[in-house]
Amino acid sequence: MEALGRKGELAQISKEFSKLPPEERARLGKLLNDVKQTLEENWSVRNGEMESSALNARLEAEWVDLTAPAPGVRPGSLHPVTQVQRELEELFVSLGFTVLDGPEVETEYYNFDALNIPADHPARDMQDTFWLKDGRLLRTHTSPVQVRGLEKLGPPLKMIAPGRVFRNEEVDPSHEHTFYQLEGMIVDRDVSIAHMLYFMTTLLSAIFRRDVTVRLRPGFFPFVEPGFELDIHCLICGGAGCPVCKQSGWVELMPCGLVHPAVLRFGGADPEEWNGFAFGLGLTRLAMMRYGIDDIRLFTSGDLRFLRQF
Ligand code: FA5
Repeated sequence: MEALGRKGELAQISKEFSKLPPEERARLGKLLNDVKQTLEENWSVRNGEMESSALNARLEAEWVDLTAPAPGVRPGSLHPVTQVQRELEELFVSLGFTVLDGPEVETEYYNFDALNIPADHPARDMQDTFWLKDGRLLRTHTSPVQVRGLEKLGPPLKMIAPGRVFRNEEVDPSHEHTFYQLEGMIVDRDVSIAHMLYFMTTLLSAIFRRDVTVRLRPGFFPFVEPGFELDIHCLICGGAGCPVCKQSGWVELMPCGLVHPAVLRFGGADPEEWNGFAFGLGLTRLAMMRYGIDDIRLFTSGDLRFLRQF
């Protein structure tokens, strides 16, 4: 453009033509016009090329796929404890169990008295309780549903009751103040410890889809007699010792025992005719073992990086 404009270099040259003789002026004038025409043609071709390549670059950069799903809220997923709970509910329903629910704000009667733990019994201290001002409490375990279930449905009975429980507890890698349990109970005629053991082993291999090593220790709970603690070999460290199993290699998972006659009586069932077994599975601990999670506090941390993995 420096050459071609009205004040460009070619225009300057043509001004000089007046000084030339006429025949030279005509010859050089034609030559100058030819040069000008060629330059103009070249410029217009090049300009067109530059414009179309700029347009192409924009089209490439601003291309939108109208068929792609719109970006928006990421799809959510079920909490790992909920997933384990639903899986177990399906399993138990397939075994003929009824799934029951109980209140999280519970009465002292169902949480303690009806489970053979009277007010002055030292076993009350085993579960640090959040008491409400009106005398009720946040249930410390799912066992109250044993008596509620018996009252409502009567024997024979096969029930589970998964749910949230609360304890005023020191929090560490394997203890939370808010966690999940799954209560289970069978009440029928002539139920024995052999039935209970067979049932527990079947249950655990279905949950873990592999053989797990378990051990049974005597355990004291006033609502069962005899009572046991069922521990499993820690699946986080394989038994070598870690913070989850407190370096012992074993994780307390499922206390159990034969239902105490007093509890049957509180539930309205005659202990001369009926008996049964009950267990209290630590559902949150089970989810830890299942997914190899080494700190229970992650479940309620609300950390999306943790939750998105499930
Ligand atoms: C009970 O709560 C009894 N109700 C269980 C029971 C039911 C015994 C029926 C006999 C018959 P325990 O306090 O041990 O027992 O708790 C049961 C399970 O809950 C434990 O094995 C453990 O897996 C889990 N658990 C207990 N405390 C915590 C906690 N603070 N955080 C996470 N899990 C816990």
